[in-house]
Amino acid sequence: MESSEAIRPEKMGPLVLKETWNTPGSLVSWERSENVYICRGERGGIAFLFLGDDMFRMKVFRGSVPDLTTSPAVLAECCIPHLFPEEEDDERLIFTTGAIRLIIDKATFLIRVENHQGITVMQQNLTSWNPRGASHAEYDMQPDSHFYGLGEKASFLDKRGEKYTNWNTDVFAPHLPEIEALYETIPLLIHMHGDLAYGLFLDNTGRSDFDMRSHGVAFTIGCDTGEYDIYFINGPEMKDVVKRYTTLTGRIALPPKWAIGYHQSRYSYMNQQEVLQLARTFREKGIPCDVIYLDIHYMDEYRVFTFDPVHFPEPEKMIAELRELGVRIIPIVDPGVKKDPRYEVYQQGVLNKHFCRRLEGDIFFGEVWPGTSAFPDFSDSRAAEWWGDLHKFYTDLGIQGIWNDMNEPAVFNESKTKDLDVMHFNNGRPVTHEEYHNLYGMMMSKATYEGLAEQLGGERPFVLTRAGYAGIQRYAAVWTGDNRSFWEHMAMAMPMVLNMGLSGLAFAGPDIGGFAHHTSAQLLVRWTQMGVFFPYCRNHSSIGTLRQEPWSFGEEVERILREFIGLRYRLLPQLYNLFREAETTGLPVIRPLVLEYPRDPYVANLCDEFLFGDNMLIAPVYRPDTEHRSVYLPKGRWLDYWDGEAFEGGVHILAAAPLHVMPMYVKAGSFIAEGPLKQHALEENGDAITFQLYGAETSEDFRAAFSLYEDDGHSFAYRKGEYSVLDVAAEGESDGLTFRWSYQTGAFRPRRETLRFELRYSAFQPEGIAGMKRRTLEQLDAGQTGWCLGESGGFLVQVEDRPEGGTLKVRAKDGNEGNSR
Ligand code: MIG
Repeated sequence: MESSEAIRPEKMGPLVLKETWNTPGSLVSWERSENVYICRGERGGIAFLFLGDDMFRMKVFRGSVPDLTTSPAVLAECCIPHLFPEEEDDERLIFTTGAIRLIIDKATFLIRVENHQGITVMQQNLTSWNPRGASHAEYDMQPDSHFYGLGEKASFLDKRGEKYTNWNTDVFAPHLPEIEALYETIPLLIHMHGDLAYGLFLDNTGRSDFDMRSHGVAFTIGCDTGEYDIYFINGPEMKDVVKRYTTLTGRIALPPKWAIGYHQSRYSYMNQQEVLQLARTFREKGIPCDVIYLDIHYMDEYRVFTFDPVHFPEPEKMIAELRELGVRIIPIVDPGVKKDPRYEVYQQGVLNKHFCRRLEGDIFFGEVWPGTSAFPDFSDSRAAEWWGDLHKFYTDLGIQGIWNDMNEPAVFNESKTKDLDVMHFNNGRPVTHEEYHNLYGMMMSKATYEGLAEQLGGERPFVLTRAGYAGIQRYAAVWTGDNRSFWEHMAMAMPMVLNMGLSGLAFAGPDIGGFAHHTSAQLLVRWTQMGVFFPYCRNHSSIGTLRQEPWSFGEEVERILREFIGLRYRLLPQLYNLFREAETTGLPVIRPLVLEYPRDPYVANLCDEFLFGDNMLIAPVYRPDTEHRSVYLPKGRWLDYWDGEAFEGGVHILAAAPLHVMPMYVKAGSFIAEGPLKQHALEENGDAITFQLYGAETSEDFRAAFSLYEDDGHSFAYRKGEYSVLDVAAEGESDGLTFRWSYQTGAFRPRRETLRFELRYSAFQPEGIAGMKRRTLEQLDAGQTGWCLGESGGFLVQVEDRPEGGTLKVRAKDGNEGNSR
């Protein structure tokens, strides 16, 4: 007997019906409802919400009314729709804001944005969807189009000619240009063409794709599930796009200073003695370090919120001892909770229904380090709060930072993640994992950050994450996952982290020295030289690889690393200032040249050098056995950081770079704020500051200005006004140079009596200062005011640091045009 199985549909061969993609058709009608413009076509519609003059949201809908909820990426306060005047004729519907005109062609539903000069900024041709729920749209691309953003992606800076998928994936290997998806999803594409830049942000937490390769004159943005919900973000400069995108999705929270020091990690430091010994070695060797990481071996059989009773029997004692040395620990916390009926965290999760379940109610289990594990459903605020509260286990021990790994989430199975039909309860709006996937890691870090913030009683928490979605910058720093100790991966870290910076992730960095594979002396030196200028600075390596602590390759390497790590600590005031700028403007700490020099014809894809802030150009050596490299200097006057050699920009130069040197240049007429060398960021050896002015001139149009932000470096008191901003300025005159300084606000008082100004590589020879005595450096160091010629011949002045500020005039030697060094 046969059953109907005999005629299973598959036996009839593949289904030949072609999937048809639907478009909205022509614009049939439109209406305004609560400041939302709802435009209906023949088969679907688009709702337009103007979020100010420079930003609008387009939400495609197929039913009768649009669902205007957003993902948690978007800040609610940004989503208030504004009204702008509209005009309409037979062919077009036009909205005009203070910055742009949005023009909808009625017959085709084609959407165009032009600026007030009538130049087309953006054109969206077709919006379409298929019956299975995928949607996509096509946008015009120009012969001179360049693309940036998209967060953490492999390959070069300019994404023209590339295609990417967003599906947070644990890619242990390989991180190659052809890998379309890595750990993070930041669906922001910045399109620059001509003198214009704009951004498109697709707010979709399922799988999405950006294709700047396949269509020649167009690029496409699509998603597999959910509705097409896209934000137009106006420029005209790329900086405007970054600032606006970060008002929409939020900016980093100013980290505690210790989180921007040097961090040391390894998978794994195996026991308490090893960790303590490591900390002592840093101090004995005088290599600054703020944090040591505890990777998965610290736990009791990989149970999160536990310590292994044999290898880490006295965590509290260990942490207290480390604190004496000025070292903090950051333990790893993965989302997988071991299935073990005797384990309290598991019990609570099951009993209170905190774990991800299928619709029918059974918990989803997956294999990860602890074996069979359940995964908290962070979409549910109850579960998220529970998870946050669990961190009391760590904060009670004195821990202030947490490392979230495996939160794509990674599962050891064929799909590498949760089954797509697992549910996320989402506070009563259940969605499948397929629709939610890319949000999982961010919601874990959000729960962690919020839990820590609550428990730390006013101290700033630090969270590091591997996975994330747009907006993750509000909760965590991001490291770029399992790279390898390959020179290629060192080089790739530049475009990757630079694009992350353009995508709101101002606090990011790779594993310095490389995670997998074996590092080498040279690679570690070159990578550390570069890495100390990255916002996040951690040396991390995998089990089974050569050790890569700074002293692992003999004395010469150790000496160079000590010097460069020390340089990061001396530049902490400058670095911290850049973090504050990122918090207030969204601009990244390190920047591709194209962000600062968008009209320069050589920088659209330049990514083997970068800017630290806007005035230091860093040109790492990223090939073995290489002691020279070409460096491009954009327009302006640049001074070699090491010897003061001056260059007029717009040129490629050949820089000498013996192993102990990384080529670095400072823009003439700019300041760098340097502090004392510290062994850890909050070491109590004062807040001394030297304002170094580079390349000063005695010309009337020489002007330099800088503002330094300072606060206690670790608490949230700054949010209540306890910070200071010190403005310094220098003006050239025919016979010298005048410095002026004053505190904009001074509710926070730094720990110092004096301030220093230093002229480095000026174009004139300073002779002295009216009304101030010449001293020796020792006298200045002992606290006396006055001036002296510094060690390297630079001219140094020390003044009293009074709340009312002050002014001083440096006299130039008559007619002397010499170099003051
Ligand atoms: O590779 O916890 O990216 O930094 O050391 C498996 C062990 C899991 C991946 C992380 C890596 C970490 C490692 N983890």
